[in-house]
Amino acid sequence: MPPSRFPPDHIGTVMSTVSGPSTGPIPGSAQTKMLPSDLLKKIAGGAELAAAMPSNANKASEHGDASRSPPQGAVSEPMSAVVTASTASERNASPKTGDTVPVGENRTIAALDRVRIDASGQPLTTDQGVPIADNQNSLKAGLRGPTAMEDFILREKITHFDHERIPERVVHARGSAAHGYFECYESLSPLTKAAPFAEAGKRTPVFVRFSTVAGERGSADTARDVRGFAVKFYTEQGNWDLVGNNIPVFFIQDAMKFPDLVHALKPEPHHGMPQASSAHDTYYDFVSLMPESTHMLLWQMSDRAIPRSYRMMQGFGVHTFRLVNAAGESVFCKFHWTPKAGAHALCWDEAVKIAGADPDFHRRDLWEAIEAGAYPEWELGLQVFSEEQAEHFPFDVLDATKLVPEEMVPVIPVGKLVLNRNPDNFFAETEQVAFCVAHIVPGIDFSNDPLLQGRIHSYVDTQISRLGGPNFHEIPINTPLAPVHNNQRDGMHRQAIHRGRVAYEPNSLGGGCPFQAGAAAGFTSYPERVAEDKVRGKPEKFADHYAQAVLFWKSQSPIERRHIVQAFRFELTRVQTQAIRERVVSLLMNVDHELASGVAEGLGFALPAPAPDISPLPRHDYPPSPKLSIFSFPAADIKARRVAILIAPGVNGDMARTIYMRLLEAGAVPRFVGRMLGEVASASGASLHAEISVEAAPSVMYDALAVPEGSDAIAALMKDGNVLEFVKETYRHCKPMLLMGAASSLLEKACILPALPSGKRDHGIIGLGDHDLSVAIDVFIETLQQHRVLARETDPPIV
Ligand code: HDE
Repeated sequence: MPPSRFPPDHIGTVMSTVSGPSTGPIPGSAQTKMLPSDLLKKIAGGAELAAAMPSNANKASEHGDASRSPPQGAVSEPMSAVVTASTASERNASPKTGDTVPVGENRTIAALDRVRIDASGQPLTTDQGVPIADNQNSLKAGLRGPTAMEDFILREKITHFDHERIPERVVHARGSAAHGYFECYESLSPLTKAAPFAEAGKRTPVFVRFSTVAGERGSADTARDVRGFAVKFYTEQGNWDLVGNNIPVFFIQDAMKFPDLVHALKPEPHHGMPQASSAHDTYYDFVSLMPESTHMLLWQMSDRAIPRSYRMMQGFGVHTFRLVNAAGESVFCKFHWTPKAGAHALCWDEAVKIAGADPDFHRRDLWEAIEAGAYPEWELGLQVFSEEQAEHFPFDVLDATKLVPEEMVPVIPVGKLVLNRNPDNFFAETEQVAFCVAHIVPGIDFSNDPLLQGRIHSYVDTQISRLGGPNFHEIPINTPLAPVHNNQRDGMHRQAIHRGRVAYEPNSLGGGCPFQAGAAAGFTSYPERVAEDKVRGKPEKFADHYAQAVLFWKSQSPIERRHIVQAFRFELTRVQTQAIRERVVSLLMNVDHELASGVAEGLGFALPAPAPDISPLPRHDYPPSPKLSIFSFPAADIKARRVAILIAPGVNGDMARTIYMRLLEAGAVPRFVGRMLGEVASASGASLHAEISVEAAPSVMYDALAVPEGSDAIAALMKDGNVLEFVKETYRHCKPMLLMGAASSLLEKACILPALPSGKRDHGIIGLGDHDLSVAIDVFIETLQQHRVLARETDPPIV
């Protein structure tokens, strides 16, 4: 400490928070000796830091060519930690204040453990920590008298309850999430310096939220809808959010149209209907006037929009992004998530019925799979291409209604995503997580996709009303694991207690800290050259509205095409205005005649003229792309698949147990389903326990059905209408059925023919006399792995 410049006897100055000396030493004081030495050090050290920075040495680097590589900010070290402290008294620790924060540390970030609470063995308290003696009764003036205003315990409890809800997300309100990790296969350093891709085997913690778009927070999981697939990577370079969907393209090309799209899709404003459904007039009115949505409409009407499970859908970053390496070189990139459990869908009829039987179907499935240790897994793949390559594509890579066919650019696998932990608390984590497209890290950058550019703004903005202010990044689920230091201050619900008097940069009083990281360590935007007129408009290639819709249609199998026609038929039947129905079909006329006529026929009108094709360029003819078919992603196993084993008194208990055990060994989730709960006496072996009833969990909640033999059991099952409905729907939804011995007579009773509608053998009905049990179970498992026996399907269904 240099007493020469600031003799420790200037008590007036030291004690004042208004102002110190403007020039020269301050008059001395007799009381100086009574001051704490830390305070004196603080004052002297502050003055020293200020003096060490006579000017802003970096100012010149902010201009012209020099600004391309910003230098590190100027730093000087304080003589003592107390110099940059808020108060010289900071070392007076108490059990509440704790110790002084180590210099340079931010204690609002860290693993979630710091805010997890467990009440085991603890008494009930108020929010202020006062123990509560009676949690049953409010305070009254006499046992039959009025409640006293002074009952602060009641009032605190009710007030908190009154404010429990926060606004739901304006879109993607309904969702479920889980923790896990991303593991990189190999270093991607030639392509990107992004932290998660730094080296082989590196694991980055993630939090992933899946969602539906249109429905409100309490809506059913299985609505026909796009699914959100949002991944937050907690990297050591800060949080990176890859906020994608399960469909690789989007409805619109420019952020300017997003509010229109969402207003058209959401329940109609006059009566608030329909919930979680696109099947209504305003939606089709809008999209049929926006021909660029045709490609997306085909995806939305395909089975992709009714996934069997969050675990069984692909994910896509949708937009073109940039990867940037340490040398500053950049390539374009598309992100793909491929599910290990295969890509699988529900049947539409099944999706509708699940919405009643179990509206939480997807939420439950994700939760249960993780609880059971069947951790959902995806492989991350990248499509990487240069700007020069992109210029030669027949479409514009900045247009989110287009995908890059894998025949043009292959998908390279780069790592895997594993979800292995459910949240502790739905509200604190899943509801309060704030994904944001603007959250990127060094090594990742945006493209000029005008939809992406609009999203960069929207996500931060929406959290301010949803989470109540600008400090949502301090909610534990949102805090990075990377250190956070800046001069953002105050605002609603601020958690951080910043030490020191400095909240600006440049500064000298804080020793220049936090200092700008500079190009070597900080995020720099890729210096893409842009020199054009300011304009509102779209590039010419954006006017191609149909070529990729045709590509998608051509790449679908006959069954998938049939489902698309059926979905349009269902949705447009719900539309009330004939001219809108016809306008939708006029778009489809530009895609395929079979598609348009299938839909028009189903709606009972003649084919309209095709909608005008406004593209000035010749339409590109893409070859079919097999990876656009959902059938290109088979499952590797039957893990977490749910199988009903129907039992009744007289069942062959040994057989039932064998089936159960074999399924369990294969990773599936078998359940003994009875006509009612409880003990079921078996013909051989010990009795079984029915875990659930056909009434409480109908067939739509399972992937397959097994019925062990036992004549008394089968006779009892045949008398129950709920059981017959169960068998019928299992058949109708094309699920594998293992019917041992007399169980096959259930088919006839449920009016099911054992052969396919084509007359060929139905390989999905197993156990009809020609297998022994072990072989039959093998075949059953194999068929279950293939998901469905779609050869059984007819339109309309025969059963
Ligand atoms: Fe979103 N979107 N979006 N979106 N989006 C939101 O952010 C928005 C778009 C997506 O699980 C909102 O925090 C605009 C495309 C997902 O919390 C909001 C535009 C894609 C989620 C918002 C789009 C998405 C959202 C609502 C057009 C796929 C859920 C609440 C310019 C690539 C994230 C919120 C979660 C959520 C705006 C288009 C995916 C309002 C303005 C394209 C997965 O900010």
